[in-house]
Amino acid sequence: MNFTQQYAQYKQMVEEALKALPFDGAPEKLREAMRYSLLSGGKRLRGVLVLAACEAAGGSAEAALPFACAVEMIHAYSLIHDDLPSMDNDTLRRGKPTNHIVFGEGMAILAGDGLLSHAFEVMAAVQSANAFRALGMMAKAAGVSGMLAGQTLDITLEGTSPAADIVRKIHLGKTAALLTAPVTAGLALAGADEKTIAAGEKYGKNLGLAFQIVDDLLDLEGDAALMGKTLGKDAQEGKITWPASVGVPQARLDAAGFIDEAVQALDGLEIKAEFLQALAKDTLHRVQ
Ligand code: GRG
Repeated sequence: MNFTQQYAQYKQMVEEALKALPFDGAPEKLREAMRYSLLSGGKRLRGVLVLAACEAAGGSAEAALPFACAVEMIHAYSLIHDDLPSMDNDTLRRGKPTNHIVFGEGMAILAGDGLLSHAFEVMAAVQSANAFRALGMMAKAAGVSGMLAGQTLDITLEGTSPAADIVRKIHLGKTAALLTAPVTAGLALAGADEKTIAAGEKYGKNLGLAFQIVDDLLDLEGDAALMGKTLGKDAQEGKITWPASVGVPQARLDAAGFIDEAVQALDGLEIKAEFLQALAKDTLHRVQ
C-alpha cells in the first residue's frame, strides 16, 4: 500500500468511528450542533496521526480509535470557538457555514464545550495504564500550556509585530501542540519507550510548525474553494503569521527546514517510521 492509499484507509477508519459516536444522553439540539462540525469533512490529520503512530510502534490502529476520535473532537471544538464573533468571526469553515451561523452563538459555545468534554469521556473509557498516559498528553496539548497558551498570545498580541521567537511560541501552542499529542499519545498507547516518545515529540513540533507556515502561505496564495474558508484575512487584519514576520521566501525555506527536522527525528528508531515521514513531506505540498 502506498502513502496515499494508507492515508485514505486511516482517514476512513477515523471517519466511520466519528460517525458512530452516540453522544448518549445529549439533548437532540446539542448532538446536532456537535455532529454538524465534527462530521463536516476535514483532512482528519490528527486522527490519522494517532493511528499511524500507534501502528508504527507495534500497536493496533483499531485499538487507538478512541484517541483518534478524541483528538478530532478537540480539534473541532477549537475550530468552532475560534470562528465565533468574539474570536476570529468567520462565517465559512470546511466549505460550510460556521457553527454559530447555523445554530446561534450560544449553541456553538455549547457544541464546542460538549466536544471537548466528550473527548475526555471517550479517552477515559479505555482504562489502561498506557491510555492514562496518552490521555495526560492530550490534556496538556489542549490546555493552558498548549493550545490555549498559543491562542492567548495570538489574541493579546494581535496588531503588533512580535519577534520571531514569539511567533514560534504562538505556532507551537496554537497548532503544533495538537499535532504533537496525537503522535506521542499513539506511541504511548503502543507502549513505546521514552526515547521513542521524545523523538515523536520532536517530529510533532516540527511538523506542526511547518503545517502552520504552509497554512499561512495558503492564506496568502491558496485556493479558497479547496481550503473551504475565507482567505486573505490574515494580511487584511494584521494577523501574526510566519510570512509576515520573515517574508514569504524565507517562510518557504523555514517550512522545508522544519520538515527535514521532523523526518530526521524519526530516523534510527526501532519503529516503522516510513508513513509518518512520508506524511511530513506531504505537508509541504498540501493545497487544502
Ligand atoms: C481554543 C478557541 C481555541 C482556539 C485554539 C486551534 C486554534 C486555537 C484555532 C483554530 C484555527 C487555527 C488557525 C488553528 C491553527 C491550526 C490549523 C491550521 C487548523 C486547521 O487545521 P486543518 O487544516 O483543518 O487540519 P481540517 O479542516 O482539515 O481538519
